[in-house]
Amino acid sequence: MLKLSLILSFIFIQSLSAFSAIVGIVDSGVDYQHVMLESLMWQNPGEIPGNRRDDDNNKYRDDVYGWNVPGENGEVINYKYLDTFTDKPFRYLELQTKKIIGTITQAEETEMEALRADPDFIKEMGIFGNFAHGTHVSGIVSQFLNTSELMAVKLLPTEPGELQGLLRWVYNESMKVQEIYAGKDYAGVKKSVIKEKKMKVRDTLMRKAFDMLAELQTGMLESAFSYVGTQEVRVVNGSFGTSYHAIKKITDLVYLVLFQKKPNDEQSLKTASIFFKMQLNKLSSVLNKYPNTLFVFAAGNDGSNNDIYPASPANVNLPNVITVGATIDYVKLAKFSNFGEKLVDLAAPGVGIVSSVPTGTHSDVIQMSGTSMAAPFVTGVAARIVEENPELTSEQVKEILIGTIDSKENLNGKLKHAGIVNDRRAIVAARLSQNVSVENAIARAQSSTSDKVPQIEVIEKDEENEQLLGSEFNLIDLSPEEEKELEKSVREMVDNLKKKE
Ligand SMILES: [Ca+2]
Ligand SMILES: [Ca+2]
Repeated sequence: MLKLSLILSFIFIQSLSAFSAIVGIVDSGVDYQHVMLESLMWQNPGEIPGNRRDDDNNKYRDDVYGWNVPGENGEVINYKYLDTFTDKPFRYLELQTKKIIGTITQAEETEMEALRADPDFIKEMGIFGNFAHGTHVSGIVSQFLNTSELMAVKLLPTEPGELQGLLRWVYNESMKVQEIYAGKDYAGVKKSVIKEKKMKVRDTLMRKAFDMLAELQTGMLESAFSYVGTQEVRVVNGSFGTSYHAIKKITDLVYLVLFQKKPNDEQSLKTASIFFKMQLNKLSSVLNKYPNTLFVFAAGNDGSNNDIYPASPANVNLPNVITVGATIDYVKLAKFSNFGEKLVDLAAPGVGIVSSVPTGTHSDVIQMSGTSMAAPFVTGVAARIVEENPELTSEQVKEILIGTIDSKENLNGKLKHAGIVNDRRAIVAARLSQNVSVENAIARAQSSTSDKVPQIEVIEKDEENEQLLGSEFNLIDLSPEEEKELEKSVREMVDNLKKKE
């Protein structure tokens, strides 16, 4: 009896002194006043707000709830956008869920199409998406936490202006190449030799340009992660990325300027892959600096295979990185979700997820869909695992997440581990790991905890030909107008180059 009561009191004390992990939300900003989040926000204890001073000497002025990377200040959300939105984004996202699970009516379908065709709505939705994204993600993480805290790191998309600068650089360099080879020194040299030399220089220029683009993005992420690195952050959620389809627009334009013709599909993929290889190498060396932090990344919302069409940071392949696809509840992979047997680790629910929306001191919620919503599910569970057993390494936390999934046959060949994260089983395994090996804890949790029962019935429709996009947070996000503008200036550059040829 004595022994038992000792064990009980030991467990009791342990749960009282539960470890508090810090979770970094690297995203579009967090409404730290939201009722769901307010009490969970990390607050820098040594920082006095609003005095324009770095009171705790961590090199960041007024960083109370976290850091705004592009703004270089402590404003982790731009509250000026509050109350500037109509009800339309709420309605649209509601219709989107119905569409994905197949319960949408004909009238609702028509309503959705009308919204999509309205340029004002598309504009509003874009701004709303960026404004609300990080708060929604935070709410999803928060539901799993007991004692952990949320740190907000605000990261914004690359400005189109920077891309203009990059393309201008490529053009100027290309002009130099033209002029060198147009010089009289080469009068006696064979045309084919000159052509070959030009191609080589262009290839070098392309690599240089992509290196600059990769550096631009990595620099931004490095700033975000190095802020997170100043604190003991155990888990970071990264529901953002650069997809193949987004980068292709830029890399194709670089190709067009240099080679003065549009690349075909094969050349496009080859060209974009050069960029991704550089970008992923750079990111790997950044993330390698924080082995005690688990980075959870969204797989992307293009419905494509990351093993073939790269995505970043999703495709960073390290022991302290986990990449997440999105499922409809505990049923199957959502059509919009990226997948990849080699590079997408597992999946989590990411359709029609109800969570906090910025309202400032209110408790409003909204539903959103995307791998952006699946990643924070995993982040929340990971933080909870750390709360249960702070001694676990990042690799062991990942091992528990993977080892306790609900296996699904319909995910075979789509994911590295064909299953959906089971929060209950993962938490049981984490608790058991205090006393037995991780491997043993996983095995015991498997036999004691059942699979989750799906709560949603998915209605299959064959007419699905469109790509349903989830809510995403793109690092390169050009509006259709900006895209046209960029393309136009590239065309002008190419015409100029051709004249000189
Ligand atoms: Ca400070
Ligand atoms: Ca201060």
